[in-house]
This record gives sequence, C-alpha cells and structure tokens, in this order.
Amino acid sequence: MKILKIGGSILTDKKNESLANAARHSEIRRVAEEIAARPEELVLVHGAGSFGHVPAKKYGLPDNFSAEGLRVTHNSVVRLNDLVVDALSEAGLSPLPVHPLSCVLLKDGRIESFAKEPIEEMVKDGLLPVLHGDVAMDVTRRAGIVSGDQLVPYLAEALHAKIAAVGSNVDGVLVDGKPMAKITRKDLPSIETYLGGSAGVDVTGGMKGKLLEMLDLADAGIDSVIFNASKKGNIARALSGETVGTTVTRSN
Ligand code: IP8
Repeated sequence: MKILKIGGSILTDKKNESLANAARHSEIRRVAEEIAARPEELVLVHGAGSFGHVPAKKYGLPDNFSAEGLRVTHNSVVRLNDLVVDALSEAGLSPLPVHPLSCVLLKDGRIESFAKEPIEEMVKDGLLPVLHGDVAMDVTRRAGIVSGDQLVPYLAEALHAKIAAVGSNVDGVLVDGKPMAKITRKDLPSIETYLGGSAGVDVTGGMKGKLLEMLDLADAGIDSVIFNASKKGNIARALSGETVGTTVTRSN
C-alpha cells in the first residue's frame, strides 16, 4: 500500500483569494497523468489549497465554531476534490471521493477515530480513494480542521503503508535553500529556524506542520519522503520508492 499526498499549493493558487480562479487545471491534469503511471495499491490525499484555507480563515476556523463556516469550507474543498477525481478518471483511473468530514472524528484537533475499512475495500477492488484536507467534528472542541498532513501518517500507519510520500512545491526540507537528504527528530532543533510557513493563506502549519507529522510517523517505524511534486516525473519516482527530496526517518 502507498499513500501519496499532493499539496494544495500545487493544485491551486494559494495566493489567489478569489476561488473562482484558484484551481490550477493544467497542474491537476498533469498530477493525474503522473499518478496514472504508477497507480497500484494507492491512497491519494490532497491538500485543500485556497479552496479550504481561504474560507477557513474567513470564518475563523478552527478556533471559532461556525455552522456556516463548516458548511461553506467543506463544500468548497469538495469542489476541489471533484476536480481532482474527474482528472484522475480522465487519466484512466478509477477514483472515488472520500470526504474526511464523514469518516473522521477528532479529539483536541487530532484524529481520534477513522472509518478506514471502506478505503481498504476500495484498494482491494482496484479503486483509488481520494481524500483531502477537510473540516471535521471534534469531541472536545466541537469542530476542527483535519489537514492532509495529519491524514497521511494516520493512514500510513493504519494501512501499513510501504511508501508515504508528501509532495509540495519545494524540493524537500530546505536548509539555506538546499534540500536535506535525510532528517530525523534529532535534527529538529538545529533546523527549526529554516522551517517557514506556507506562501499564501494556510491555517494548518506549512512545512513545519508537515515535518512534525512525518517525524511522528518515523517514530512509528515508517519512513516517508517530502518532495517537490511540481517537478515533472517526481510523483512517479516517489511512487516507485525512489529517493526524491528529503527522507524523514527514525533517529538511531
Ligand atoms: O491543506 C486543510 O488541509 P491541508 C483543510 O491539507 C482546510 O492542510 C479545510 C483548510
């Protein structure tokens, strides 16, 4: 089983707050075609991009409980998910949308439970589950946001993934502009100052949030890669288990 995340910064223009123009249709098509080259036993998670982060910020999510904010933000990320699912289908795959709002429960912002069985059945049947960053109900905070960056390590562990790959629009974890080949939790204090947020609107933590999630996964014994999915060919490489970008692994 492989888990791939494609960041919202690839699929949308996160600096464009007008959602009508924010989808990057040609990038969505390219990503779908690259995935179609290595689609075996795959679960895809995509970021919410401006479709999620712009309405979430507007309604003050996750700190502010807003029924309207939850509905508008969810509907908006579902629209991006539709575009991704359609592109994957046009690329010859058999994708199915899986909306975290309906299968994830949070506790204090972290995934408390997840109905993973339908995803397992989909993969067994040669279907491609396509999840995304979403709003979700939270038992302690009423509602929250579940980032794709949190879904990836959770699913990787729950589904015993062999490959977990997180594609963003930079070459990995950058220190002085250069991607680190490998990173462990021990490296964290010395590189923390380099871990910027995201360009554009982001309510879930940018590169630092991503790395912390993947370090937790490494602690659980599953290595992952953070790579540049905007460079053609890298997605297929990452899905073949090739080293692209930064490998996040367990300290010895
Ligand atoms: O883009 C965020 O998901 P992410 C989800 O994967 C929302 O961090 C609703 C902003």
